[in-house]
Amino acid sequence: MDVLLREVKDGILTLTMNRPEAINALTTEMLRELGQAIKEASAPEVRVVVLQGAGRGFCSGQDLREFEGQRISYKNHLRNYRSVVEGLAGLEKPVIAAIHGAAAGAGLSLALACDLRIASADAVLTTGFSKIGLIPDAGMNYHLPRMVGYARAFELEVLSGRIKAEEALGLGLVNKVVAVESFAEEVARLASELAQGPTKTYGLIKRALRRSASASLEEMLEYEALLQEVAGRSEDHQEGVRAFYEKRSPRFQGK
Ligand code: T3D
Repeated sequence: MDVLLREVKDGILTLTMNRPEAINALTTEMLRELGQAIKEASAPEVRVVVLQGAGRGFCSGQDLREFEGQRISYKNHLRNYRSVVEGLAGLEKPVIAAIHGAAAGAGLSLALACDLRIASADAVLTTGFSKIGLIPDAGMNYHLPRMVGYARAFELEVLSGRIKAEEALGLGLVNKVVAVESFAEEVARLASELAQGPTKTYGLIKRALRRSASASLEEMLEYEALLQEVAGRSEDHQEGVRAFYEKRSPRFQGK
């Protein structure tokens, strides 16, 4: 059985973590495939990525059975997780985490590394690591405090409570909560809207927002000016302005 399913349709690459019997727990093989798939997502025919889980949940984090009885190694950990987390965060196109059921441990870390998180009303998020005496990893200590602030991040990481979808929305951990029945439809609608957008510009927006995490206002003003020069040269910018004057919807090609 393929541990990662990939489908490209209408500019949307859907990556489905596929170990439903263990709520898509992450094995070395799955992480390697995810890293490779995200690298390949830089191809121009892909304009948006959806990351989701098969079966009854999103992802339960590191497969605890895989490392049973073994010591966790710094080297193996970086080899397994780095390219996936950096890949999701650095990919210059929108990445949506479609979360239904459980998102735990490094599974939640992967969702936090995406640009948008759409939760089904049945979603339950938990950092989970401290319950097994580990510290949060896979970028959680980078993304979580930036989303919810230090005090909330501390609470979520230390107490490892189970956060239901509506609470996650209130905390700013997810962008939207959707009824279970319309979840797939809403994810598809959002992905399709993004896939028809100015992909190159979206990538530049993502770059700017990522840079702002560690830059001063002065640096950002300079960086924005640089990126704007690039955006200004894009075909989609020309098309956007033309469409504005012609009073019609733009037809962006993602270039
Ligand atoms: O360097 C390194 O590699 C270290 C990296 C660490 C990164 C991490 O992610 S550490 C954190 C690992 N994840 C967890 O500790 C979460 C463990 N799972 C849970 O807390 C719960 O399963 C969930 C909250 C995710 C879901 O709960 P629930 O009640 O809906 O499902 P369940 O009954 O607990 O699980 C269903 C099955 O999935 C069950 O198998 P069974 O009994 O039916 O054969 C369970 O063992 C399996 N499963 C769930 N999580 C994992 C798992 N199997 C392996 N690894 C898992 N992480």
